[in-house]
Amino acid sequence: MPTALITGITGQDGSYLAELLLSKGYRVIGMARRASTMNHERIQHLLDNIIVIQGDLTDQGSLLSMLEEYKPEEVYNLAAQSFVPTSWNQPALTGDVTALGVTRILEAIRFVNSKIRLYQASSSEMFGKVVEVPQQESTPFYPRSPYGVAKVYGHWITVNYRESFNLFAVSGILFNHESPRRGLEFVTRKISDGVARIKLGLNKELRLGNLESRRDWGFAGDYVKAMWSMLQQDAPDNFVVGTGETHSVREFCAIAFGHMGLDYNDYVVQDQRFYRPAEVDLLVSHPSKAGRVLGWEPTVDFKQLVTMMVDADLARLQLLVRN
Ligand code: NAP
Ligand code: G4F
Repeated sequence: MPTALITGITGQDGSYLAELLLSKGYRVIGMARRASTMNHERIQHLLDNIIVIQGDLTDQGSLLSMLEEYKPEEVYNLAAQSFVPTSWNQPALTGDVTALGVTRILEAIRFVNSKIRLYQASSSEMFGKVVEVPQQESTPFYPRSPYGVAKVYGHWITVNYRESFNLFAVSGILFNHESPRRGLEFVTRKISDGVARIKLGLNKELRLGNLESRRDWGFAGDYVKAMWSMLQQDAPDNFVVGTGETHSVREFCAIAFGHMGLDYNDYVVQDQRFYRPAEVDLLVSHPSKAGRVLGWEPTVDFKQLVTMMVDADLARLQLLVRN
């Protein structure tokens, strides 16, 4: 039975990846940072089948000791300060966790067992103010937030350790992926939750920022399959993963409200508080390498993603209201 260690197991992707690896017969170790209250909602249904250990990307010792104790063959580094607006309020913390945290994982692998395979969760935010449309593995980076800058560091230190120390370290450059388990502050989930609340009479409006920015949105459950597949290749590499389609926040709203028989123009209020100091206007992937080499393709299209999220939030809130 192979062993995999997932940092960021309590996050959206961590929960889907843990499910995937369990279905493939892995022993799954999840690293979670200490919190004063339990935040295991996304992995509650898996807790009997995985081992959750305390550790933190800012703490080198915890990373070293977990590799020594659990001896994973694969490490998936999903942990990060991942919310872009927070990265302007906490830029140093974002750099410590999202950038230097990657070096700490790489160092732990180098010292404990250099045969361990590493997946680094890189991001389409690295393309930022895009210099090429669509974006592929060779597209130069132009990050637009402290988060994007930190992810560029994480990407290049992964490539550097691959080249310097011959580590099997891959960088998955994933475009936005969403699900009913997405954090409530990200725009897709904010919309699906907001629509469900308005439908149930719990809220009257939904306050958003820039409706014109465009993203390549896919379903998180599909994207964790690409992560696993990258670690099964003969050689480590970089891969862009996305749907190849782009849609605006406005389109997301139109479909989400429309699905409930509502017109978003009647409820969405644009609020300067949710605009960013520097915006990423357009992201769209050119994922042909992932298709060709990994055999990966998305199974959920944009409309299915939006309606899945709205339906899930409606069901969740209906239960809450009833109880
Ligand atoms: P997420 O839901 O925000 O999860 C982030 C995880 O990191 C959480 O488990 C969080 O723990 C953990 N974490 C934060 N700081 C930590 C620290 N100092 N030490 C240890 N763990 C820490 O993010 P996600 O959407 O699953 O994304 C997974 C990874 O992919 C992230 O690295 C993200 O930047 C990257 N990414 C995401 C997307 C996307 O569209 N989702 C696209 C490209 C790349 P708590 O639960 O305690 O907060
Ligand atoms: O949902 P978002 O906050 O995601 P963003 O900034 O694209 O970042 C996500 O995807 C990255 C991959 O490209 C990940 F690396 C990162 O960790 C994260 O998962 O915002 C999407 C767009 C932005 O252009 C934002 O300005 O939606 C726009 N937006 C408009 N109104 C809003 C809002 N975003 C948020 N969060 N809240 C709003 O009210």
